[in-house]
Amino acid sequence: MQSRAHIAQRGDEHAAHALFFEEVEVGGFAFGSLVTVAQQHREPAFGGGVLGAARDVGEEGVACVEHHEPHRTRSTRAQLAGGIVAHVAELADRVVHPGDDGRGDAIGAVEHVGDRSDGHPGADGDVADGDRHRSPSRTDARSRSADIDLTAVRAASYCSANESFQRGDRRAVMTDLTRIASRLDEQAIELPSWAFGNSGTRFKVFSQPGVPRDPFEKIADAAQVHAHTGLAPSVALHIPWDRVDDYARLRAHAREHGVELGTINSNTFQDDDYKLGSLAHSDARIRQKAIDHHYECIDIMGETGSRDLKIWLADGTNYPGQDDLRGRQDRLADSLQKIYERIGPEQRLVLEYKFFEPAFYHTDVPDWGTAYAQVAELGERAMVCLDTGHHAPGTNIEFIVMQLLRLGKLGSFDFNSRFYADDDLIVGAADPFQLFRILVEVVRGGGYGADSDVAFMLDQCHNIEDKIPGQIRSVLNVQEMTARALLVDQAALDAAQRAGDVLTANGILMDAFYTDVRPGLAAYRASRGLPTDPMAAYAASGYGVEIAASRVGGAQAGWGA
Ligand code: LRH
Ligand code: MN
Repeated sequence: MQSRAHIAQRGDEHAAHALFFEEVEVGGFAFGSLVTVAQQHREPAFGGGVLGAARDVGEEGVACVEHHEPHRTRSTRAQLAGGIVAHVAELADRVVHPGDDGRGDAIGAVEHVGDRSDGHPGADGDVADGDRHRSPSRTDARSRSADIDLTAVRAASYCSANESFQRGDRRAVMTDLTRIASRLDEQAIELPSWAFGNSGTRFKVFSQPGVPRDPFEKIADAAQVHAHTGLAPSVALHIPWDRVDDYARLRAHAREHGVELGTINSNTFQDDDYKLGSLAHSDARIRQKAIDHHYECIDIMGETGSRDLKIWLADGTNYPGQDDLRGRQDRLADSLQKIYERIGPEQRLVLEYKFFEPAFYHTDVPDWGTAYAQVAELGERAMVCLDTGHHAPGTNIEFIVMQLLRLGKLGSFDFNSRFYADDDLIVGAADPFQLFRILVEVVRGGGYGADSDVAFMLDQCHNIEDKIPGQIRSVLNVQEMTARALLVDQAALDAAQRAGDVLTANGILMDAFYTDVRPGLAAYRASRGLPTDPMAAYAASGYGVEIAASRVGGAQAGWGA
């Protein structure tokens, strides 16, 4: 890779860019090492710095690498710069319209970067040709407006990665995200509508200025997360918290904001009739009331176009002997059967387990085994939801992920993190390494990507922190750990595991975990026409200030408890 100094020494018209490189930081990361593009091709380069430059210095192109021919240059510079500029402009009206210029090829790569000046063919085989990486990404927000001549970029980073690889510094290779870019395109994380409303603990629910007053405002806020990250194309609803008169209108509103309505969550934990249980209650009349609530949720799914009905039950007891544990399981199975028979052929019932709270002696669906036993009885469209905050301390959650994927019964995740109980904190905040280990098993088990039916949802409460930035931070945490999981050198890991080479195997996983993927992700976002630093972009948009000023009066949304 030509260091910045080297470019300057060349003394050609690129010197300015070397100087320019010095000044540009994206998300706190200097992008010099990742960025060069050919002036003569008049193509702006990849990587926030240069894009930024493209905008800052108008549309003049920037520097380039020798030894390679541009692979494919579909989008015009105007489109690129326009994309970025447009992006900013779009924020002006506070409603972001995903730049859908049609889905271009996934970031491809070139074959044979061409021997570098030292003629070395490069390590680890050549980077693959773009076409092989054509993969439908799930979301259209992530428009590939910036189909930039990445070969130059990749060539540069490839060479330097290769050099450091030759130096035996294996880790250098892992910062290059181009080989997983098309996989990153497949990421979709569903946001919980209730994360945008007020929430708290039994001690206090703190309100915040600008909190939504209805599901329409919740969805508008959720759409901000998608607009700034491209990662959150759908919003889960909770009934009755998100009950409206016209779900078709709510769906149209969501689409106007570039998102879809997702999982419908039932609620049988806030009605006095459910004090001693709902679907497992000993009183058939109470059970039927709870079953009817789920029928209402299924009808709503028909209007919202939702695939999943998610059932979490507070059902349980507080004292030994309070009720017959086996009788409750049988009644629960019967109630679930009645609900399962009502869901449509394209719909799924997803049963969520939790080891305690609000019941403090036993919970009727306390663990993955019970959830699995119940859904396995129902049929193939009945799955298990794994909420990362619902396990006893010390539980090896990634083992459960592996087993449920192996059994074909992992339907969805409720992502959050916790230090003690069901704290519903920002995913990855309390235990980033655990999140990484979980995503390694997800990738290993085929639970990630366009071909997987596993739904990834956040289930969090931002009791004290700003809610929209909290959700942005959350999806970025999942993306970062997903990138690390996708970077695991699986072939080397398999070999070390087969050889019983304990330390090497563990070392390979830790290599990926300790890889700082943030610079690469910033560049990846730039290549998708997204802000390289979504947190900063949201703050700069002024949306938070606007809603605090405009949402005056009315009742702020919350858990309605
Ligand atoms: C229960 C739970 C469940 C929801 C609720 C908001 O603790 O995780 O997923 O319905 O939180
Ligand atoms: Mn949950």
